[in-house]
Amino acid sequence: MRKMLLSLLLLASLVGSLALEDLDGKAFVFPVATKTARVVLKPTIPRPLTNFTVCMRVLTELTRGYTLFSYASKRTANEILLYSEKPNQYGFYVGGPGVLFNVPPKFSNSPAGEHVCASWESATGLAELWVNGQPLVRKSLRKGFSVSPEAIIMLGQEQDSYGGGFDINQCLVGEITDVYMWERVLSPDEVVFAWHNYPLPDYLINWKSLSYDIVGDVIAKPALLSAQRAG
Ligand SMILES: *[C@@H]1O[C@H](CO)[C@@H](O)[C@H](O)[C@H]1NC(C)=O
Ligand SMILES: [Ca+2]
Repeated sequence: MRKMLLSLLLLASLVGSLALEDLDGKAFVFPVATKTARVVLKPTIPRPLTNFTVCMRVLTELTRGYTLFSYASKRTANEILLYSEKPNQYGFYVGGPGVLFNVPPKFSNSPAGEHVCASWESATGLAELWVNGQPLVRKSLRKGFSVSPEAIIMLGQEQDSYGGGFDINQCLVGEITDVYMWERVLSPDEVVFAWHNYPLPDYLINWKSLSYDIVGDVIAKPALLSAQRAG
């Protein structure tokens, strides 16, 4: 009986760790600056990426740099990095190097938060960044490269090494919601759909079916920013 109970508990914990959770309408809240608090995302990346788009909605008062999305491989901590360098400037890094995008103040609607999408295409090396459904000037980044599928992916902390090397001055304080990733470059219409939180096919990371681990002081709560408020 005791043995059966133990195996049931073991089964429950296995199922728990593999569970996909629908976080629709919720956000991860990072209430204080730490160099530990993070959410580790555990999607299956089936093969090296030659096209991708990653989107999320962020609400913060930070004026220092902070990380939105940190995807580290063993060869480089900045395999994919989306980083707010300062207000109205984003850095987008692929395979190490990065490019900067300057956001015209009229595109941003802080303090209601910003919806950010970044996409990259290996064949052309074109990198795009969209804020609240509006495009910034395209940049050239890592033409011909492919992104390693063996990655540690996290929100809240910026990895300087594979799964570690955090800096309290680069953490997110605020909240993040509607995190999605696709293995393709979204069309302009699709980016607007993503901004309004309409479903799009072929997710690698799906906020409505998310496999993740919370480490440290992160709280899942009803989102204060939403497509309705931001849009
Ligand atoms: C990536 O995009 C290029 C250019 O649009 C396309 O030719 C290629 O088939 C895509 N690769 C994958 C794996 O989807
Ligand atoms: Ca760093």
